Amino acid sequence: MTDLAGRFRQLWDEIAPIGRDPRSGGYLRYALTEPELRLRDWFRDQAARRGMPVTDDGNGNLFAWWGDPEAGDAVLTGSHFDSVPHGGAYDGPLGIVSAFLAVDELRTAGVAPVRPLALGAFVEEEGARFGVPCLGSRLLTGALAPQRAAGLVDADGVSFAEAWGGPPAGARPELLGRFAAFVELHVEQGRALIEADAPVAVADAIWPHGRWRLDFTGEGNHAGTTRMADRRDPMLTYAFTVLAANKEARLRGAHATVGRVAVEPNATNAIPSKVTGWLDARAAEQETLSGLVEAVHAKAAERARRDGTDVLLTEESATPLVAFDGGLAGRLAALLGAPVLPTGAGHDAGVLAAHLPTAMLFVRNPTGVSHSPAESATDADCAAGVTALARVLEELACR
Ligand code: HGY
Ligand code: MN
Ligand code: MN
Repeated sequence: MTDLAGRFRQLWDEIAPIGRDPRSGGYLRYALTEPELRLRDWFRDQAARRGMPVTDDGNGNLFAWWGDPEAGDAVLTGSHFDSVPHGGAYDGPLGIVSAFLAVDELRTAGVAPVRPLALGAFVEEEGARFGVPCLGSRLLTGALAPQRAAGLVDADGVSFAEAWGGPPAGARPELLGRFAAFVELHVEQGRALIEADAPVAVADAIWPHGRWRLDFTGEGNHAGTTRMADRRDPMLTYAFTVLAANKEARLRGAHATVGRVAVEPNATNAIPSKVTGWLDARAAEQETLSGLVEAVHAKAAERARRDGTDVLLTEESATPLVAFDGGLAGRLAALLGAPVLPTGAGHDAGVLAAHLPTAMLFVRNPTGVSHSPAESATDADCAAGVTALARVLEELACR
């Protein structure tokens, strides 16, 4: 194991146990809950050990600074700590741990930035607690109104404002204006680097994607005494819609997932009165994505008429195609000799890309699986990611 791989493992092992569910092996690191708060404390401690002052933007995003936080023209790197339920270890934290190690690599090499370097930890990237992904970066950039964010509630009815300890600050143009570029390192959430036989890649685009809530309502009733012909069962309409979403996505070469469902009253012996399902839909082009969602909604409404139920579609978040700064991606790919890949996964980099030159680096995931305990990355590839990030930061901040 190279020294850097050893140092990666040592730092990684400091956070690996935090929020890990012993039963599934996955992570329960919901934004601003105890595990994620511990990770934020770890972030502050790592920054302090490196003499890096930490600021937050009033929205829950943390920034550790190598250089003057007020000077401007800063290069930002980092990612997020929060996870999906029973998510993998690397999605998010890899970008933050790698950033601290990249700073160490630069310092060991005697390289000092000529402009500030900032390490960011963005809050609620997954949207697993409050339902809107990239909540922190959307607040920072003004893509999400602070009033809407403040009122978002988790499964226990706790609002983001209560969890954060007050209303979020919202857009911070004066802070955003102090960043000249953002580079996010992230574990790859697919198999492209396995097939490319490369440890690191540069991203060129993020597919358009979004989340839509589907509320199916019918008539709750007794499972044993209600004749089949008399039922208005929203579970039927929901089940049909899930199958329709899968078919319509396949027909379009798109991706559609219904991975989350809520049933009222959710009793074995009661016909549901309401079923809520969340559609995650993604496609390489916006037109395909819009067509997919429209088709799913139309199929759901048609089936609802047959079932005597009602269906309501509500968009909860939408992200247009993100084409990363082509010049920057090409420059980094040449610098690293790395392949260039698109991704279907959303990231804070996708939000910031609308405001400043932004790039992403991917680190190989030998299982190709993500949002699951099976997500993985080898120490050697993570060390290669640190080396690549250090070279990129040297290129962008030290010349
Ligand atoms: O859902 C996503 O694409 C990201 O992991 N938040
Ligand atoms: Mn994720
Ligand atoms: Mn992520």
